[in-house]
Amino acid sequence: MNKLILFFFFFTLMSGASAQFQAIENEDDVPEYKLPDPLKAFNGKNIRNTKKWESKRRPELLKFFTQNMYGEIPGTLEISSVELLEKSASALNGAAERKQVDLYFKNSGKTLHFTVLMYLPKTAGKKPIFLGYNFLGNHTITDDVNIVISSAWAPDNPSYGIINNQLTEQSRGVGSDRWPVEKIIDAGFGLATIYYGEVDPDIDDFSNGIHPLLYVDDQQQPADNEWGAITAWAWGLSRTMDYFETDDSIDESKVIVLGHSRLGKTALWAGARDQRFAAVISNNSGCGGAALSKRRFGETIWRINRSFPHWFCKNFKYYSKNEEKLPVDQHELIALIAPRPVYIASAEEDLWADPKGEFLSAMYASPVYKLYGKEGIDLTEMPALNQPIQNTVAYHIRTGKHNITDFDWDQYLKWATKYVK
Ligand code: GTR
Repeated sequence: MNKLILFFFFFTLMSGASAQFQAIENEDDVPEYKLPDPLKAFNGKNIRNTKKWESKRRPELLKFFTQNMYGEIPGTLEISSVELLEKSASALNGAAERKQVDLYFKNSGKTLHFTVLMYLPKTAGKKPIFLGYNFLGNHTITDDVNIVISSAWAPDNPSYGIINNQLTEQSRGVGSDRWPVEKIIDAGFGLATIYYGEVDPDIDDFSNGIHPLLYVDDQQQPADNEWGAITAWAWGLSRTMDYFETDDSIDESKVIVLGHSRLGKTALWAGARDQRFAAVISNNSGCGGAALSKRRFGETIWRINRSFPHWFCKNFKYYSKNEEKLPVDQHELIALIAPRPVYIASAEEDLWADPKGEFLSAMYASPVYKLYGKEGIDLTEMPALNQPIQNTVAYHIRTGKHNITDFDWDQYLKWATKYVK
């Protein structure tokens, strides 16, 4: 076969494979699967108490997720300097304090920085705070003209005025329906957010973002077990936590990490890795987040690895169309957060993220919470639409699409007031 024929052979094979991908959207089409028991170690021994969970099972699960799914951070990088970019004692018509702080990182001649935008209630003492990335730049979360526009790379999107990969004034406030800042402040919480592209641009290119700061010698991309983008973003959240520990206005024992969609996957992984986060909220995180992989409903491992080859570590490709070989599933990612409060939220029309798989994950993580005497999800059927179950493990499915809405935030504020504040 000459090269051209070979090329067409592979081309047809590959395009055929993608044309054939039909997401499962019907419960009847879900294949039979067997979930691993979070309370049975890889060696078959039962885990009967929190001591064994903490000394044996939790570490082995964390190691598996690290080495085979999200990837290891190959070294440590601490904040090299903190710079106050801007501050106001009277933001949001006097309701809040605003701060924009730059965190700088330096290693082997390379530098990276990202900006943490914070709104804090004007109450006395240290404040509990929500921490979550935004998709399109800090300046999109409110129409506050003082928010500095990031110069980091962003995917072109002319309807938001993102041209030549640069964010512009045109998108100021466009995400405000996802960020009810006044409501958060009124409930007595602060809000901190970062443009995720400042930590690692969301593109399959490992020459930018945080990864190169930890390359050794002439390394060009992470090794098979090293960090993809989700771990890079989770790393950024942990460094923000390092900063919170030095900021007298923030209660570092009451940081709730949250995220929507790919950033919900990130919030779960950040909370699983870093036990300093007091609570975790996953909003419509789907495949690689809260949804069970073995159900193969909606987005699958193969599909996500193909569309977003940079999100997970390379080792994870082994499980594409090979879910039965996975010795873990996403309920065990949620279990890694125990005994800290965790909220999993789905949307009825978001079949791509498999609402039922997200519910089952929360349910099957619950035995680990029970070990700690905490109340998880003890229903076996999904709750009705818009009827949250708010225990230490919380779950809701609301009407509507893949999004983070006022309804979602109302539930998170109520739950965080009870379980964190
Ligand atoms: C989709 C992706 C999902 C989810 C979503 C998002 O294209 O398939 O896994 O992460 O993007 O982040 O909005």
